[in-house]
This record gives sequence, structure tokens and C-alpha cells, in this order.
Amino acid sequence: MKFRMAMRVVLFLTLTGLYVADSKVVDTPSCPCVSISRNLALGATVVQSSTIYGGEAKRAVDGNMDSNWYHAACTHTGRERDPWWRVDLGQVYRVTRVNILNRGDAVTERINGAQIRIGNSPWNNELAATVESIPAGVLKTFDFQPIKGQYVTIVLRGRREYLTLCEVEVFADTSTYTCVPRNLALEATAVLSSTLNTHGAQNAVDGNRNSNLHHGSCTHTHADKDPWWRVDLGEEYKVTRVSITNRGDCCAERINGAQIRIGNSLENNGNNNELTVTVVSIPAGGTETFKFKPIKGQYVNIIIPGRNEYLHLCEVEVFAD
Ligand SMILES: [Ca+2]
Ligand SMILES: [Ca+2]
Repeated sequence: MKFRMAMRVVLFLTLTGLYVADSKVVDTPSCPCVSISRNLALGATVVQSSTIYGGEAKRAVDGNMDSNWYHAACTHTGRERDPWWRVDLGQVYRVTRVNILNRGDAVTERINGAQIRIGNSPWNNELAATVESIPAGVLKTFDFQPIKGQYVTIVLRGRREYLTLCEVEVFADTSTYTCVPRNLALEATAVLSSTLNTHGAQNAVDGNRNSNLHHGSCTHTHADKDPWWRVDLGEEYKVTRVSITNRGDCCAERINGAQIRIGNSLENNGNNNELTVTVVSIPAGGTETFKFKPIKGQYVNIIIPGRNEYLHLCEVEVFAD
């Protein structure tokens, strides 16, 4: 229920253009990764001026984007003069962005006039931005020039009010970015020796590891002699790692003996490229990762040689890290 609500919020934000993804793709063969700016507030130490109805300060950094107060993911102070909430980032950062998720079910206007203050002391820090208003259930982004600080405070000054925050996210400059490996196969073009019904080649690169064939995310060939599957990475990479998710609802042994082959040739449909790994077995529904020395190639093939077999691949992930 909470998840569905959160997804609806994200969908709404996407449609209205209010959602800003905090990641960018660095897409070169030497750095096949995604650079992600980490939310520094997530799970950090927090405190607020007072707490009522169980609306603890930590609910604003729990990663739960549900904006309905009754779903226990928003904070709540008492009604008081200058209510405040503060997160301790643990060290000084050059903070450039704060996102605030406002309550969605009622009393949306209580957030109006809230100040975002940042600095090295818990009190009286630099004013980074003032919230005019935030629509119900919306995650609003406040961007500003970098402000050095360990503490981010949100305070309602000048009136008696309740302060409720459903989520607060804090981002700093690029020094906090981390590079995580990118799955080069994701949504790349894939082909299969033959396809039974709708269980086509792209099901192995759809980003979904669901291993039940009947859920529509696995491949299924006919009982071909030497059945094979191939993905085109679009350009040559030095591939170091391939993960295979096996079918889980039956027939786990069909994958036994499959070969992973990598290279730039399409001779014999790419099945003559360098043999990298032979799969002994993979548990039903399991994901097995095969690591090896870098092998250059644009194509990654998976072939079961020497017998008539059905080839099931519920997901194939390829990395060059
Ligand atoms: Ca929350
Ligand atoms: Ca899949």
C-alpha cells in the first residue's frame, strides 16, 4: 500500500515535471558507470523541537515517500512558537540542494514560510531558501549556491504552528558523487535462436529478474539444437562480469552447460567468439555472477552446445568495471 502510494507520488511528480532524478550517466567505454549523488540525509541523526502523535523526527529521513500522515512516514511537532527540525550530516559538506516532501492528505499550508538554514552550528545558520508553499504530497526541490555546513535546519519562524515533514533530502556538490557500475545489457538489442510464444530475447534485458516464466520476463526458445541468445552492447567494452538469472518455476537444469562467449564477430551468430565461462548449474530462480579477466567485445552470447534444449534466461546483466 505504502509502495503503491509512493509510486503514485513519483508518477505525479514525473508528469508535472517536478521530479528531478539525481543521477547522470557517464557513458564511455573506460567508465561504464552511473554517477549518483547520494542523499546525505537518508538515515542521518535528526532532532526536532517537540514530538506529538508519534511523528518522530526520523520519519523525515526514513526514505519512505508516503505523504499521507496516517501512514506513519511524516513528522509532527506540537503547535508552538518557531517549531524546527534539524538533520546532522555527520561532517561538513558543500550543500547545494534540499528536497522537501509536504504532507499530502490535509493542512498543506502549514509548511508555508518555512526556512531552510545550513551551517556548522546547530543554531542560527545561513538562510539557504524560504518555502513559499508546496502543493499537497509534492517533493519540491530547492537549489542554491553551495553553503558549507554540517547541519540543515527547517524552521517556521514568527508564528505558532505545527511542523510536519514527510521527507527531507539533502545533496551536496559533485565531490559526494559515487560511480556505480552500469549494466551494459539493460534494454540493449537482443536476439534468440528461436522464440516460443511471447518469451522473446528482450525479456532477458528488461531490468526485471522475475524468474517465473509465466510473469513474462524470461526467454523460451523451442527445443533447438545448440540454442543461443545474444545481446549487442552497441560498442566494444572490456567485459569483466556477467550475471545470469535462471528460471525459477521449473526446469532449472536446462541452463547446465551453457557457455558465455564474448567478442566482436558475428560469425556463426557470434557463437564462435571467445569462450569465457561454462555454467555448471544455477539454482532455480537464482542469480549467478561470473567474473573474469577483461574480454573485449560488443557481443555477449549465451549458448547451450551439444544438445537439443530450451534456453531460459530471466535476466542477463553485463558489466565492464
Ligand atoms: Ca518519510
Ligand atoms: Ca527479465
